[in-house]
Formats: sequence, structure tokens, C-alpha cells
Amino acid sequence: MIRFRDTRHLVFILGCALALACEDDADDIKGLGDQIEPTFQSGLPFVEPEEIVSRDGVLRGKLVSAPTVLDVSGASVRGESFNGTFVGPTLRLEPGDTIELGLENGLEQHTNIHYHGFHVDPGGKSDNIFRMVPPGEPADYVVEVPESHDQGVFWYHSHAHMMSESQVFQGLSGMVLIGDTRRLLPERFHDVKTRMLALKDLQVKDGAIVAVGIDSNAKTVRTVNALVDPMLTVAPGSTELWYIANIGADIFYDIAMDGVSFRVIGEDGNPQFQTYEASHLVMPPGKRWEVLVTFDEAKNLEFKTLAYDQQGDHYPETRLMQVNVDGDEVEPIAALTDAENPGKEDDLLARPVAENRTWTFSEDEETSQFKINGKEFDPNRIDVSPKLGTAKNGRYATSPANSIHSTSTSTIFVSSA
Ligand SMILES: [Cu+2]
Repeated sequence: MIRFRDTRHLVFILGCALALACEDDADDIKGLGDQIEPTFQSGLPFVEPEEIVSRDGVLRGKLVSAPTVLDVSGASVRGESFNGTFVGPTLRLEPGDTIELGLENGLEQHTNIHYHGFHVDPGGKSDNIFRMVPPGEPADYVVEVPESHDQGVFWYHSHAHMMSESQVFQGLSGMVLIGDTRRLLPERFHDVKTRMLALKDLQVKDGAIVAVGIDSNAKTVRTVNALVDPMLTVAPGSTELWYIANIGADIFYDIAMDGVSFRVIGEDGNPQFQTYEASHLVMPPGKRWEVLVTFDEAKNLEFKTLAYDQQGDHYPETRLMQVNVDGDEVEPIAALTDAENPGKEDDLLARPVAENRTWTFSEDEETSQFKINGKEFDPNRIDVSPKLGTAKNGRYATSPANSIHSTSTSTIFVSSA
């Protein structure tokens, strides 16, 4: 079964209809066909993805989507990539910047780019999930990120309807960092070390990432920045800011670290207006957490995902990364207090409500197809056209009422992109 955290991702489950034709690719792909179980190297040094950084208010760059022989923790695996890597380059920009990104589609399928979580124009050449870039063709993306945009970690991925689960699962996703959450904290945190952690899993069959009929309950290999169980070395006494994103297509994580707590300062690109300590954090696909982590003394820690059951899928406990607290001790800084918060509360209840709506989510147990208000997703049908900036009261319910969410909830939300 396949699960997603929000309605946008329901479209993933409609994917898998098209098989990828990787067999005829470059010569260096040949010979991997016999490689049933690639040998991933554990304990490689932690590295972060390549970056494309904005300059003078513009993030210029190119993403090439193509069938790729990926290097995943020292093993060669066939998949797909943006610019050759299992985790695409991180886009780093500031609120107020414009993204001018060229996409060259080297796949044999349509694809596109979705800027997940951005509050931007959802049409035209911007964050337009309905735009389909044909095989072999270039496309330009122009995304104007408003000055008022929240700072934090986001992600981008293929959102080509009917194919996005397969394309993301094979590699077509990466992280985005807008601004720098340290700036929103008291000055003593302005120079703490930051780490980008992209969580992504893969299932390999015959030397290639499974592209069709993905079973999210099947045995999978978890990676951090495309490394299996890497080794991160941190200084005793230090506090770090970790930007963590689940940029995989299907599975959940429940992250924890040997009794070391996470101070949550941001969630899904929203700076917290009340930070808190968490011993573990659940991460559905698309989830992002920004946390402060303090390493008191020299020791070896395990950053792991705890065992997690998700409606019939069982994800076993797995070590994701070894953390070696070692080297010269640094002067500790005082922990964040409950009164020191990076975000500002926006009381939506104070806004006039333009509409009330009820959304009922359900799944056909036989076909595993998801429905909203009894209807299956259809990219050619527009169900709702909310006005930008208006407040709605949405009531969400599941049918049957057995999801990880409670039976129903009410939410006030404001239309953005
Ligand atoms: Cu998304």
C-alpha cells in the first residue's frame, strides 16, 4: 500500500502505468543487469548534496532529468536523476529571490518540477504541477518567491501526474533551503553549524530501482544524502541546526537519536511560534523538520528511524546514520528557552471565513485507490478554485476513520499557491 501525507500526493498512487525504458542507455549501464543485490557501503563520511545558490536575487541553473547510473553509497544502481545524483542539487535562495531554472527533460516520459510548500504562483511557468514537459524538450521555470516568504527547508520533485511516484522513487527529488532559520533565533545561535539531511529510500531489483508496481511495504534501503548509514562527526559541546526532509515517494520515518532530544524550531518550512523538545519525530513523505541538536559529550550515537506501522505497512527500526561526537570540545551555548521562538503566531481564527468545506478522504481497499469526497483524482477536472488570500474553514474526515489522523479535524487555512 502507498500512503501520502497530503492530497497533492494522492496523485502519486495513480502512477506506475508507464515502465521506464532504461535498457538502451549508455554502455556503462550494461552489465548491471545481473546485480541483484548491490553492495552498499556503510560508514562512508557524511556529505551534503551539491548546491545551486542564488546570486543578486536570482537563482539561475539547469536541472537535467535523465535515466542515470546512480552512485548510491558506493554501489551502481540504475534510476533517474536531476543532474546525475540520487538526491538532486539543493536549491538555496532568499525570500524575495526569483528562481530561473531550466529543465531539460532527457527522460522518455513527460516530467515537471513542483516546488513543494512554496507560497508562490501555481500557474504558468511558476510552480505549475499541471505543466507537462515532453521527453527531449527543455522548459524554463520562473518562480517569484515573495519577500514575505517563510524561511526554512522545502523540497522539489517531479509532479508529473500518473508518473510522479515512479519518478520520485527513482531519484527525481531534492531539497530547497529558503533563507536561514538561524537568523530568526537569538544571536548566540547565528553561527551554529547547519546540516542538510535528505532522507530517501530505494528498492533495487536487477540492478535498477523498482519503477513499476512499487510496494511500499517491501524491503527497502534507507539513505541520508544518498549514503547508507554514513558517519557524521560532530564536536562535543556543540549545538547544530539540522534541516531534515523526507524526499522519498512513499515511506514514513520516525526519527530518534539515543535519548538525545530534538528542539523543534521549524516544521514544513514554518518557523515555530512555540518551540519544543521531542524525543522522536514522525516523517511522512514530504515532511520537513528543523531541529536544534546539542551534543554534550564525546560518544557514539545512532541516528535512526524507529519501527513504525502505517496502515498495513511495517517499517522496521533502522539505523540511518552514525554520529561520532569527537574532537576538540567547543564552548556550549545556552539552550533555547520557551520564550525564544523563531516564528510569529498568526491567529487565523481572527480572520473572516469566506467558505466552509468538508473533505472526506477514503481508500478503496481492493484497488488501493484514494478518493476525496468520493471522487478519484483526475488532472483534467478542477474541483475547487479558492481565491488567493481568503480564509476557509475546512473539515477533514477519513472514511473509514482509521488513518493515523483522528476521525476528523477542523482547520482554518488561507489560500496561497
Ligand atoms: Cu510535493
